[in-house]
Amino acid sequence: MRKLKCEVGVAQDADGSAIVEQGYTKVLATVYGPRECENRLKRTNDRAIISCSYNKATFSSGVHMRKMITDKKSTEVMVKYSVLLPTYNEVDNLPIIVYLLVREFKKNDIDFEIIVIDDNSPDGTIEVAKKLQTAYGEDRILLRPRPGKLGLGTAYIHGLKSATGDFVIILDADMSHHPKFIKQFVDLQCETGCDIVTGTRYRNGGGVFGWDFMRKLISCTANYLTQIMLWPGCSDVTGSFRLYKKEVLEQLVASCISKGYVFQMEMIVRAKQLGFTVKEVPITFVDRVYGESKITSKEIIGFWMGLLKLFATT
Ligand SMILES: Nc1nc2c(ncn2[C@@H]2O[C@H](COP(=O)(O)OP(=O)(O)OP(=O)(O)O)[C@@H](O)[C@H]2O)c(=O)[nH]1
Ligand SMILES: [Mg+2]
Repeated sequence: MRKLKCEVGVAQDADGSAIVEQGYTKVLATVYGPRECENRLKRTNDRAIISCSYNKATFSSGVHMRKMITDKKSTEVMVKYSVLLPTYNEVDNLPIIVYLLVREFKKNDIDFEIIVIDDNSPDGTIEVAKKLQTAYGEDRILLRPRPGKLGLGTAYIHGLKSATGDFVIILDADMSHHPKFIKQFVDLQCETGCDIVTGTRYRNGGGVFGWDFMRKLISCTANYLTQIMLWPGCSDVTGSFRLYKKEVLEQLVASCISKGYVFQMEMIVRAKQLGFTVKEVPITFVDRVYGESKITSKEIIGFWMGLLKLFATT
C-alpha cells in the first residue's frame, strides 16, 4: 500500500486486512451484484478508504438548524446542504465517495442531497449512479447528466440549477477530497457565519500525498503566482473542496467568465472582489484512488491564460 493511503488514517488489522462496514457491502451489492461485490471487497483500496478513522472530527455533533422568518412567524427549519459531484469516468470511485458522504451526513444529523453531474462518461459512471439512486432514494441522489464532456466549470453551473439546499458543497468524486472534513467546514461556517469555507492544502495541518514532484511543482507554482499577482486572501486557490452559501455561489458563478479548471481560482478571486468572507480548513489531499486525472496540458495553459486575464482586468 502506498504511503498516501495511510495518511488518510487507515484502520488495519495486524495481518493488513481492514474491516469493511456492513452498510458499504450492501451498497456495493446493489450497485454491482453479489459476485462483483465480493471481488471488489478484496481490493485493498476500497477496504482502506472505507476504514478511514475519524480522529480529526473534534467538533460537537447535533442537528443543524436555522431560524426562518415567514409571515411574521419564526420557525426553526433544518439547514440543507447540496453536494455537487461532477464525474467523468469515475465508475470505481463513485460508490465509495457517495457511501462516505451519506455516512458523514447521517452521522452528524445533517440534511443533504447529492447532485451527480456526469458528462456521458464512456466507462458507464451514470449506470452506477442510477443504482446508487435506487439504493439511497431520489431525494438524496439527483442525477443531472449532460450529453458530453463540457468542462468542469459548466458542470458546477449545471448542477447548481437543481440545488435545493441553503449551502452548496463542491468536491471531486475521485476521493482526493475526503468527506470526513465536511463536518469541520459546516461547523466553521456556523461559528463564523462566513460566506465560503475552503479546504486548504497549503496551511498548517493541510497537505498533499501521492503526487509526483512535477504535479506538486505545477500546483504550488500556480498557487504562488496567483498569490503574488492577485492577492486572493486565501492560501489554496486551485483546490475545489469548498462550501458556499447558495446565494453567494449563484452570484459568483454569474460573475465568472472561465469554464475549465481555472474556474475555481476565478471564483475565489471574484469572492474577494465582491467582499465575501472566506474561512479555511486545512485538508489532507490524496491522489485519486481509481482512474486517471482529466487535467490536460490544454487545461494548464487555460489556467495561465485565465490568471493573466484576471491580472489584467482586476
Ligand atoms: N462532469 C464533468 N466532470 C469532470 C470533468 N472533468 C473532470 N471532472 C470531474 O471533476 C473532478 C476533478 O477532476 P480530476 O481529473 O480529478 O482533476 P483533478 O482533481 O484536478 O486532477 P487529479 O488531481 O489528477 O485527480 C473529478 O470528480 C472528475 O471526474 C468534466 O468535463 N465534466
Ligand atoms: Mg482529482
